[in-house]
Amino acid sequence: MIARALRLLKIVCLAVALALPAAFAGATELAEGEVRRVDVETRKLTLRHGPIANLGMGSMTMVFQVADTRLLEGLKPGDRIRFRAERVGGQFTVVAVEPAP
Ligand SMILES: [Cu+2]
Repeated sequence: MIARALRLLKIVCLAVALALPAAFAGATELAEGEVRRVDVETRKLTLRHGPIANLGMGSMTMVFQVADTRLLEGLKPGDRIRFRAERVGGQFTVVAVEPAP
């Protein structure tokens, strides 16, 4: 009885250990994009972007809200970036930006 419970526990632990890195990768994955328009006053960033896995979104051009205007510093149309977008209060929001490699 105890041996069986321990075996089950071991299987559960293994499953969690295997699932964690995948969840972490999904949480930090960056999407690719090209800057089309930067609007500091309204905190908006228009991007032509590739697939965004965590939002289940395909490629398109769209306007994002930006979590912090500091993310817009130095960005100009034509720049290629990698970014992280999330749904914040029902709005698609860019929460991290870095230059494309
Ligand atoms: Cu989109």
